[in-house]
Amino acid sequence: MSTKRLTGAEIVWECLAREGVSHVFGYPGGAILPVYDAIWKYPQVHHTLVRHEQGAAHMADGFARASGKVGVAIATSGPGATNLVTGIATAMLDSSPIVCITGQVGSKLIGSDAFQEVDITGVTLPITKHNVLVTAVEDIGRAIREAFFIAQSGRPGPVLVDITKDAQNAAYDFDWDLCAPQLPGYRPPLHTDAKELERAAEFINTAKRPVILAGAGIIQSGATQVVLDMAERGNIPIAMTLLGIGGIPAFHPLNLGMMGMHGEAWVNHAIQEADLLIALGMRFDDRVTGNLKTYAPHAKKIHVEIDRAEINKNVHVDLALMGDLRDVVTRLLPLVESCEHQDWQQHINTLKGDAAVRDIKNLPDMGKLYAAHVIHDLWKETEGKALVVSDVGQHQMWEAQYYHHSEPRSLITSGGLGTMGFALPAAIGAKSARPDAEVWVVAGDGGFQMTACELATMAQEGLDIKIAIINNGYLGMVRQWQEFFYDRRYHATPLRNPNFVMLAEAHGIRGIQVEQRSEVVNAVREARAHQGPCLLNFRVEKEDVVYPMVPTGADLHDMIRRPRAESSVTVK
Ligand SMILES: Cc1cc2nc3c(=O)[nH]c(=O)nc-3n(C[C@H](O)[C@H](O)[C@H](O)COP(=O)(O)OP(=O)(O)OC[C@H]3O[C@@H](n4cnc5c(N)ncnc54)[C@H](O)[C@@H]3O)c2cc1C
Ligand SMILES: Cc1ncc(C[n+]2csc(CCOP(=O)(O)OP(=O)(O)O)c2C)c(N)n1
Repeated sequence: MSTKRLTGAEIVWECLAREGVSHVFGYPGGAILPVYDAIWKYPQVHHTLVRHEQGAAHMADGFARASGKVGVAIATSGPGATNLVTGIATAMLDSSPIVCITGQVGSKLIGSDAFQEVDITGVTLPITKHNVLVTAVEDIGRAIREAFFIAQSGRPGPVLVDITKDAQNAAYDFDWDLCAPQLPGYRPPLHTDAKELERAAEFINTAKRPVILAGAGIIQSGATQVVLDMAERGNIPIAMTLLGIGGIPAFHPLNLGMMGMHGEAWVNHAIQEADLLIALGMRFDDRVTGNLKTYAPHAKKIHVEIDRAEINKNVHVDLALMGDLRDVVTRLLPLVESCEHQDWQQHINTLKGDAAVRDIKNLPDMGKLYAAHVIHDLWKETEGKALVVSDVGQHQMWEAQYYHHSEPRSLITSGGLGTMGFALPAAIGAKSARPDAEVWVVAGDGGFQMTACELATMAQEGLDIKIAIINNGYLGMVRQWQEFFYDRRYHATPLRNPNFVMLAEAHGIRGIQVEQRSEVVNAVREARAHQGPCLLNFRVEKEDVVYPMVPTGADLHDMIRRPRAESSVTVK
């Protein structure tokens, strides 16, 4: 045991350093100033000054998703803390491990509507995995250690630690060992017994039309290889959720592609016709299932999950295997018999049908620049090896469809909350975590403007991030819904945008304008060759639509498809 006399503010940094934190993202203010005043004593922790606290939370989130480690955001009380809220909710919905540290007014002022006082633990109660208000210096160490433990264990998620200013200022004989987590009521993960594994194996070994549904959990648990081993052993096709993308190599013969509202048509048909669904680390989101009453009606369902609350929440399952996915699948694998499933695979191939001649990528471009072309060319030029951080909207879906990811943690996107403005700050976090990765932002012209202030952060940090704005002059995804379901009444969706190239240049960032298909490849090459950040403004077709689309609440079979083309070309 070794004690050290430290202030509460120093204890914060001491704990972060001991937790192995290399980067924090934050913004100062009165109630967190003691913490900022102690920062220089811990040079091993790099602080990135953001331009808006929402950015800090997304950066912490991007850092976490890119690295698998906990991301950290810091903010002051009141408006600083409330600005974190969207980022915290984003992390919550996608189970991303972040720790947010906020300053709070002095403990004697709490409840008096003091200057910049907000009950941030009250505000964030439903959007954090755990939160705590700390009013005494002796509780700071344990609160932070517990925050890290909770954020990354079991089902990961965001934790907020709110620390009063007097606790930050007070001094205490700090001992790291004495503040080890003490959480008697918190018991992840759960255990699956051998009998349940045998039952699962029996389901799998007797299935004729099985499909694996691979979700974010396969990436979070580091189970991608063992999942692939099981799929290969049983020749079981794999469908992925948006957040599972990258978990299975894009061109693996068993990888069917993305399921759900904007998933591939054949994937949705295969799910509806399957006799067994093996759901691995996915939570049957409504974007994935369509109408629950008609979802996969012929299939037995196995659900491997770490969070009991997910079992039978949306879809009733026949067998739940609780626990860490890698552990469960590793134990299940020896029980899975090798199998061909040739008829089923041939059938799925026929389900692909005329998809190729409905694919915009294969249609003559008639001089138009489609977003799919941009993403396709970006994928080819980067050889599929970039870490792409996408924003929310049509471009997000085209990215998922046309950038073929083959590595876990190579696609970072806000799935559950669908937070516009996520991409740029999350990319800053991702690049901080993985400086050697080629990081691309793919954002719409609408979402990009929500957090465009973080261009200044990116420039100040000297981060070499490339940005592709898919600029269609609309809030495209909403315009698409207006086109399909509101008789083309385009209220509040057309955008009058700033000159994005000039905006980049105003930040000392290279900007390139792209109007024609023929310019895409050279522009991407130029951006990649440029040492430093670069923004490409792709002026794409204004009224393009993401196909297929399962309308909300419809059966997965009932997709709106792109009309067949009279002629098609094969794009390599
Ligand atoms: C505009 C838009 C359109 C969208 N369209 C689609 C679409 O067409 N198709 C689609 O798939 N998604 C779509 N989404 C995303 C969708 O909303 C969900 O975010 C997504 O489907 C969730 O994927 P998931 O269940 O794999 O991940 P999560 O929501 O992150 O769930 C992961 C699950 O894995 C579990 N887990 C985590 N770690 C472990 C572990 N170690 N062991 C076991 N289990 C673990 C968690 O408890 C959780 O239940 C869209 C989003 C937007 C914004
Ligand atoms: C913060 C936030 N506000 C509103 C929405 C609703 N929304 C979903 S997609 C979308 C349009 C996105 O437009 P843009 O960023 O230009 O991308 P595009 O769809 O055109 O690719 C909107 C407004 C959202 N997801 N997030």
